[in-house]
Amino acid sequence: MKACFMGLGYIGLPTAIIAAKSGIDIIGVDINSKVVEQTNAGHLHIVEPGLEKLLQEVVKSGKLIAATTPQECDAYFIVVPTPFKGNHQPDISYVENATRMVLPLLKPGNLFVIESTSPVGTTEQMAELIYTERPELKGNIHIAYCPERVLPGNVIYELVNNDRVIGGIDEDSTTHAIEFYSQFVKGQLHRTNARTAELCKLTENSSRDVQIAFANELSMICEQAGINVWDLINLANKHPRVNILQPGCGVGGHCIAVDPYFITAAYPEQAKIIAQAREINNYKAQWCAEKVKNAMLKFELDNRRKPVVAMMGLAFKPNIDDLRESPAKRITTEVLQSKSNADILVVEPNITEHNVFKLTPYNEAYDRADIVVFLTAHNEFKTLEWRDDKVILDFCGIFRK
Ligand code: SAJ
Repeated sequence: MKACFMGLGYIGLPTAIIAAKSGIDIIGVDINSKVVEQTNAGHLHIVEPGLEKLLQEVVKSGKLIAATTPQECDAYFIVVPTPFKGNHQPDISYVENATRMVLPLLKPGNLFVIESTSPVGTTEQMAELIYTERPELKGNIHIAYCPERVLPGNVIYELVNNDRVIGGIDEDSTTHAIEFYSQFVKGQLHRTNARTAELCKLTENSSRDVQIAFANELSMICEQAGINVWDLINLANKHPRVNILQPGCGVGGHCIAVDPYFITAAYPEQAKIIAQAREINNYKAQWCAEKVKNAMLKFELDNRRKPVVAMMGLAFKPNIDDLRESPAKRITTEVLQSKSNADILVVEPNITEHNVFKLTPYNEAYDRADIVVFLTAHNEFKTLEWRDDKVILDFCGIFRK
């Protein structure tokens, strides 16, 4: 069995490595020649614990070879990004381009699987594209959709142990795709059709977005009501059928802050809660930025000098170095641009330097600041003691009991 993975990013590369480790011959394709060179040299270009060692093993054994163009294989996997364009419309051009790259290589009996998060109908659309260009393949190749579900940081475990949803454009395609994944997935492989599998991926991330929006809405209600939101959620969660998530300074990353738009763009009349949740989570970052600016003004009025402000955390979630779609970064940028002339210290313990922000060590910033704004709940921040002599804006529950 020889398989080709189109896209060697956060998902494509780990999946290619795990598949190669299970004995499948893998060609990993990326349009970025630097990524290809690095991969063939056994160097990981993404941050993922334990993965570099596995990469080196499969490169050494010859099971994984990276290249900038695909080769003839038995199975092809599309694992490229699906960002959104202006107006929150999904951009499936990477999926289409990768499909066009493998089109001339396809043979009867091949398996073609899309893993990229995609709007409903994308798999059928790519099937149509394949049949239009290669009519002789109609009814002769297996086409399916199989989304990934892994959490960065725990990818090696989750790729093998998570259940997966697999939906073919027909029953035979589903069966062939299940056969492929069963070579390295220990979790259950659940059969469905392509459209359901596509919406299932979008549903999972939208569900989390809606639940976080509920927590964020509660945090704003609590602020108005003079109630500690962390205590409130903790108490409400003592109910056997209530499980509220945690509020924060907004929702970031390349999944939860993006995927719900794939539903709202296609079904604007029906997707009311999903659209509202996106708005609430985006608004929460704006709300936090306003709170910081107001605290700075008040400090200046009370003390007749500009405050020193510490912005604690830039990453989109705790204990990672990933700043993609980060609300913490957005808030920090807005505070820096507020032209207050205050001394603003930016802190992110998981990165050593940044081309825009001058970074300050977290304990130095905490010591020096008059106003401390906690944006991301990194473990380092939880070691700090509460200080009554500072104005503390704790948006992510560092000091919750
Ligand atoms: N967040 C909160 N409150 C919470 C939990 C999270 O505000 O209680 C925020 C985080 O701070 C962050 C954002 O939500 O800004 C997203 O973080 P996350 O840990 O919930 O998720 P991601 O984006 O790292 O990964 C998600 C996962 N999906 C689900 O949990 C349903 C992962 O399994 C998916 O594989 C991934 O999206 C993806 O690739 O789609």
